[in-house]
Amino acid sequence: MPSKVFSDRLLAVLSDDLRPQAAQRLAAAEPVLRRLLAGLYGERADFDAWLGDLMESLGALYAARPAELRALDAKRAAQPEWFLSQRMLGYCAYVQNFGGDLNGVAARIPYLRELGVSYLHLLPFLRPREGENDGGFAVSSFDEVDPALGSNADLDALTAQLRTAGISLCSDFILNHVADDHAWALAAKAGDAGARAMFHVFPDRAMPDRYERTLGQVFPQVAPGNFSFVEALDGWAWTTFYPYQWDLNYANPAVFAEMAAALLRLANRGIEVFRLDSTAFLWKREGTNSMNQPEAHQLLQALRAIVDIVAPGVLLKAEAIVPTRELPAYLGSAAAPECHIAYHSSLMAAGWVALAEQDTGMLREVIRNTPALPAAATWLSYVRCHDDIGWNVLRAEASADGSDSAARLARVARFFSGAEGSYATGAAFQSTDPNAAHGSNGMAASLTGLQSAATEEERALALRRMLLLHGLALSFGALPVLYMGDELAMENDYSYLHRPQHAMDSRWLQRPVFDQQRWKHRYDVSTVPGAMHQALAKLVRIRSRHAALAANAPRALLADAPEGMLALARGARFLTLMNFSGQPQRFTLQGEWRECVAEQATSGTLVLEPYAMYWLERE
Ligand code: OTU
Repeated sequence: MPSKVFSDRLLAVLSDDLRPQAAQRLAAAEPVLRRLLAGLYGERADFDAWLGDLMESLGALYAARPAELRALDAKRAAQPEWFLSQRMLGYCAYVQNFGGDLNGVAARIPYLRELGVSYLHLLPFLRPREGENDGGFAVSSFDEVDPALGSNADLDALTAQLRTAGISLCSDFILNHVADDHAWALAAKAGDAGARAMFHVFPDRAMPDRYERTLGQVFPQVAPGNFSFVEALDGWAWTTFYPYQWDLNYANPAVFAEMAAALLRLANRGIEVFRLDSTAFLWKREGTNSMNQPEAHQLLQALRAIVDIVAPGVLLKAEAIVPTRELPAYLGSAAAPECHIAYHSSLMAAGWVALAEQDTGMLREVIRNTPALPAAATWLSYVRCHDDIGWNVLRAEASADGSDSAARLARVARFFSGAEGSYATGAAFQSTDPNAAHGSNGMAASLTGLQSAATEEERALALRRMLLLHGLALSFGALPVLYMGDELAMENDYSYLHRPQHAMDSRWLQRPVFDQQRWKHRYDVSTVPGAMHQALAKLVRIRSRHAALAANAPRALLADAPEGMLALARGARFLTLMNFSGQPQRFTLQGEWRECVAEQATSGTLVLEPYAMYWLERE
């Protein structure tokens, strides 16, 4: 059927004043969308009818987009690279831990502004499953705020307040699975065939066993296997994560249409960025690990085309915790844009490896493997997040020098568990491979030695290590996102051990409640939280003044730095020197420079003390 037929279904829903602009956007994105969806679902007899209905539903969401958000769309369209600026800074928090509820988060806006935050990722706040819910990652309703955290009206008010403050709200959009008490799951359990078809359900173990031969496991200890028997279904549901998180079946076009609409309804509430959770797992294929499949990318590109039509100011962020070589695909290409932002989990993990090994070899390898990106796309850089530091993403880099990668990464994991004379206080997380590389849990402060520090000197070293990793995230050329509590050097929280539903998942170590006492000390540099907060805030301020540190400005590794160090040039006029080792390191500068943190002119041979960092601009 000609393209016009589908575009007309969307345009028909719109008022006269909206139609010209919509027609323009459709001309650019509709052919792409149709090609992608035909590739996924075109074999079906009802494809044309389905696509027509989808376009009509997109029209309704287009019409419903509030004028204020349409104005934002226009502003973003005039400046598509707005989020690559060196002035962008992210902050990530659980609503409950940071503010108690959504209104409490709103009350912390001045604190965020003071820190220079322009992007706030609030971890899942939609209505979760009753009982255990994986920190909100088991969603029961995409249309309802978790009543424990507020109401939909509170969310609308928060997005408006954040927008006024110049902060974009990022929300998780958990599109790989829903909770087992989501309406579709309940209907499926009640025998509704249409609802059952939203999931991957198998009558017996035949297919699950075949798939299992090549699948990995995310939670092998607490949620072994990828399928769960569900009494009411009289069958096995695909459950990559916990048994109560049912994977959606994207081979069914109804799933795609429903999820795209759910995302746009949230966008129309003022959410500006969607963290697309577990994107690697969207498409299943027998004989593979069912990760990073081409169809998963087609689905994401189709979602992007839809956003570009209905809510083009919105950004998509890929959460794909996968090997470095698989990452760039999530950002697509100029011809086929996918997400705008992707977590660089390899960079994050390799920073920690560099600390453990006191050697930047693996980190350099990751940076060498990091390709240039299409325009208007960027990496997300970070030090910690609510999940474990997954070591497996570094398999390739860990063997680049001929090492046994599993043994090497297992050593790193042991280091962060506090073994082998390490300063770290953390916990190993369940492995996806029994003989190898676990993930590691713990707050940055604890993993860098603050928790075990007994002397002033040890505390000072821990502080330097924390700043070093943050300095890497801030100067790499990415959208840096701080993790709540790290700016105040908060330590591990062991309270999860007393909560039976959390006790087996040590990721809760790094999910503490915002520490009001530390916050009060944030200006007092004689305290640890104050020293951390002020030093970090200074780096943020320096960064914001240097266009050379923008996400899309050039970056190059300087090969002549010693192995314990990383020397990262950002163009010809900015240079970051980082010592990841406990030994002093020397580096010789060419020409005259100014160190931005100490605010001093410098030249010649520098000696970097253990874990020291210099941010240099050419005089
Ligand atoms: C994501 O993470 C979330 O960030 C986790 O908090 C959730 O538990 C999970 O999805 C399910 O919704 O593999 O790429 O190793 O890194 O579970 C997606 C732990 C993921 C996480 C992993 C993960």
